[in-house]
Amino acid sequence: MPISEYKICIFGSGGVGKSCLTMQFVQGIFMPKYDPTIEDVYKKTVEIDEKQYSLEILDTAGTEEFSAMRDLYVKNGQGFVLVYSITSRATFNDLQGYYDRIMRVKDTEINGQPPLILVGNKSDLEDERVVGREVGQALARKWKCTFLETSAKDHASVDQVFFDLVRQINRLPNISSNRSQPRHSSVENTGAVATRQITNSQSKHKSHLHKHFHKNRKDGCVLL
Ligand SMILES: Nc1nc2c(ncn2[C@@H]2O[C@H](COP(=O)(O)OP(=O)(O)O)[C@@H](O)[C@H]2O)c(=O)[nH]1
Ligand SMILES: [Mg+2]
Repeated sequence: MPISEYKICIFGSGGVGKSCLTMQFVQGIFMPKYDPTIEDVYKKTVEIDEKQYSLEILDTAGTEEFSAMRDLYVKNGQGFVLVYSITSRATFNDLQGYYDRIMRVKDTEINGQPPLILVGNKSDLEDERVVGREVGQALARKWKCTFLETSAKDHASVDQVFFDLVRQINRLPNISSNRSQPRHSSVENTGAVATRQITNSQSKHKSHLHKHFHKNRKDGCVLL
């Protein structure tokens, strides 16, 4: 039976811990100084509810200047993680913009809301908390999505974020049409993206996956 491939995008303001969450999930390590300009796709194969899944996770970086690119990411994505830091109200407020963008690109009036999870990261920094758990919960209720507080540093509830999204994707009515197509789709020009050598075996297909994630991309170089 073919393994299901799901594409997941992580959005949120700079510094909230998107890369740390990704690294903690994919490689099981906390990277306190991950380059803030790197935007790339990472792969992890996981077993959830006795089924194997290949997850492609887009760790976004940078600004709204790359809006056309972003819209392509969103279009190809099947599940979305919206991250703020519990230590910054501004990062919480910023999420509405990302949410609206996703809803617009996904044409939710026709398709319904895509699988989505709201994440309040840095839960280990309780002393610096300025966004209450109930504030996050209220936003999740408004958006009708799930909510988790995580600590990428302590590996707290990190895996649950991705497991929850996979389960949400599985619950979609017409799941077959939401699955990725086989990976022999042709890629002519995928552009250049800042990359870093990832040594973990789970990430060794990274550049190939990057192409796959952006299989619809026709334009040229991306500077991040
Ligand atoms: N205490 C704490 N620091 C974190 C956590 N996640 C990320 N950080 C720190 O926050 C900063 C930004 O993290 P990064 O993952 O690069 O953020 P990104 O810009 O959203 O990708 C780094 O200095 C990380 O060490 C966390 O869960 N707890
Ligand atoms: Mg980052």
